[in-house]
Amino acid sequence: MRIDIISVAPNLLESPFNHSIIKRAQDKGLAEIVIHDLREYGLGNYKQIDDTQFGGGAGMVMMIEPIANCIKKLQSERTYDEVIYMTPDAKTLNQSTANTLSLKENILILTGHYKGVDQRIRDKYITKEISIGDYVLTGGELAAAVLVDAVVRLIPGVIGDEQSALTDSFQDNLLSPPVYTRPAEFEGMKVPAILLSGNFPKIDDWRSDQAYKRTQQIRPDLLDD
Ligand code: 6GU
Repeated sequence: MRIDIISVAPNLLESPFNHSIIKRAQDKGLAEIVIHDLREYGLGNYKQIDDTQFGGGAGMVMMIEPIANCIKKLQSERTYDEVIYMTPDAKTLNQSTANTLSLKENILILTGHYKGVDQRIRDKYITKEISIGDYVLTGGELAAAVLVDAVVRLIPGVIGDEQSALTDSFQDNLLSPPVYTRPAEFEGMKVPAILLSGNFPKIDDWRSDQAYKRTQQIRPDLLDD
């Protein structure tokens, strides 16, 4: 899978993709992540990328030409399955969206700043808009890093233990059950006896039951779907 990201703050994206599982996915050739500095497409001597908004009001708007030129160049090089705009005024990311995107060949992600991008970019080039939650970040870069992490870890072969990604919280719309490791007792706190029983069907039942109870308590909205 190839992921291109257009950003005005490319250095914000370096660190998240150069560690751990996401780095290994790239080293193994399972994911290729390419970051493009929008400033290089800026207009004039000052490489302008934003301007005041028509109709008045505080805050700058990202201009159409630099973004359109960057997207057009990338689209001339390959076909993108999705052109995604990261913005708080969109549907929120969930596991189902991450699963769907992990099956794509090429995706292009545009990250917003300031008041966002000229609406005509969204109308003409964007096929999907994603928010990561109901709060506002200074820019879309951290949100893009979250999206890429959630998607790349699902690409087959990225996580060593194939089972692991499938048994995550949310894969079945339930939160994960509690987990324990050694020691079996710490300062009087004991690991539930069932987990030490070796009775694996019973352990599965217990885990399902705990996952359901935890979901009911913390995220009952997930049970409505
Ligand atoms: Cl995608 N961008 C920004 N700037 N803030 C956000 C967001 C995205 N998702 C949640 N908050």
